[in-house]
Amino acid sequence: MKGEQMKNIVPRIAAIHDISGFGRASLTVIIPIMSNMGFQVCPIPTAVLSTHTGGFEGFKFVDLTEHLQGYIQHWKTLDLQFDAIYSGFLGSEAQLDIVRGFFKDFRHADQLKVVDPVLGDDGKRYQTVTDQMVSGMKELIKEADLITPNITEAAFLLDRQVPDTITDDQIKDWAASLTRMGPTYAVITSVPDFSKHKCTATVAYNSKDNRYWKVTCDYIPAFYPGTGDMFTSVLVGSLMQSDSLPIALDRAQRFVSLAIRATFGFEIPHREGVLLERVLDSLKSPVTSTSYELI
Ligand code: PXL
Repeated sequence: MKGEQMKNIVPRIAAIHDISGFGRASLTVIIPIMSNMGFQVCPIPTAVLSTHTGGFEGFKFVDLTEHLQGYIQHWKTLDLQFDAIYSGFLGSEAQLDIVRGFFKDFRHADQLKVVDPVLGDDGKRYQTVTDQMVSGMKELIKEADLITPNITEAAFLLDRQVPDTITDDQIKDWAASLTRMGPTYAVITSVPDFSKHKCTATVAYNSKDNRYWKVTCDYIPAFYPGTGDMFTSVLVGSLMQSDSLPIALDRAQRFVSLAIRATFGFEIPHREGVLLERVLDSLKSPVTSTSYELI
């Protein structure tokens, strides 16, 4: 096949995230989920932490910014092709430009470019996130086909207030406004949807066909770090398995709900994350029912 690129036998994903040793977040959940769904995950570690930052004090944080260029330079010499690029938690302001460069340098046809703009949750920024990182993220999302902010991150990107509750019309406006910043698809998680009863919704917008999708789930009064990474991993894996946007949304939401329900009955500190290992195999099950709505 001289002069032509060989197709990856197993689809390949460049995953640009930190690795947090304890607490089930970032690469420690992204790799098992995506590998279980049939993809080769090639990590670009942005930082190494002893734990994630959600609920632990005194964690060790090793910023890998100065090593990233050399790491990526080596990959360039290997002429690697990625079927998807998926970025998440970044370790410094400078990394936003480096990651933007990676999206540009490694882009090719039929590739899914995903930015999870990891900045905060529950109305607050994560401990390591600065003003410059929020502005840099507004630039980085221009490179993406798909972004997956939670409602807090969407508010930061749009310079809006984090709402206590939001109507369908309002969240549709949020999602459309996000796509006007660059990406074709915007998926917003942790949407407080109290229209019928107290629940959390996930909303997806496809600006190509102008359709909005919503999946609602029971409100569980618990916050577990890492569930956003699990959600986006299943969403991306599902899209790469050629599912439609609403089916991918449904699968991702159901998987996270299942993981939370598998955990909630135990008295485990929330900062340890959800019991991913107990539910990982459910990703192999066929889709037998769905609950998405067109809104
Ligand atoms: O799950 C997002 C995430 C990723 N990486 C680190 C984090 C968090 C959320 O708290 O602290 C280091």
